[in-house]
Amino acid sequence: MATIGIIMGSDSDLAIMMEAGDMLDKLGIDYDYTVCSAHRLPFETQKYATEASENGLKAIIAGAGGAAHLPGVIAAYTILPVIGVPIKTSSLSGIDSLYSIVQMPKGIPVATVGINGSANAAILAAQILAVSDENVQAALLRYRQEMAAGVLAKDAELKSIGAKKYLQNRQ
Ligand code: RP5
Repeated sequence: MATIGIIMGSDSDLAIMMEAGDMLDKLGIDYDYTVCSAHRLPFETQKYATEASENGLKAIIAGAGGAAHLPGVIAAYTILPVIGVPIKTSSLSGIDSLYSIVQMPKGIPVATVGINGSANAAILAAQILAVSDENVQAALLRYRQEMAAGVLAKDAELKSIGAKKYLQNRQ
């Protein structure tokens, strides 16, 4: 039984939403993927959301693009935390997705990350779990330490070889 549900409006969202799964793998949290659609499969979307808690989910990451109603509709049917991922679109670059997801009415929140920000959605879901799970807490602290070490290593290399060589090495 998965702890985090990752749901998306179309299989065309999968490449972006897999970044959430990859991050949860790194943090040792189990999850499952679902493709559903608030518009094309409204009854199945309702079922997914109403049964999410009894199915063991603790938080839901929902990605959608364009008229991106999936996260908001799911939030309407569950009191689990819902994190929305606006997917970048070809016509409006994801601004349409972002505005559709972030502007929820008072009373039914969706925690919205940046456009294509599914890795951050996974970290936020982990932080929600970490409030009552010491293993997730430890995994998140390790992840932060790794990030910090990575930045320090880059700074040390930049100082050691200089900006020109550093940029050449990056290309
Ligand atoms: C949304 O419409 C999906 O989340 C997707 O981002 C977008 C386009 O879907 P497809 O036409 O590629 O299936 O519902």
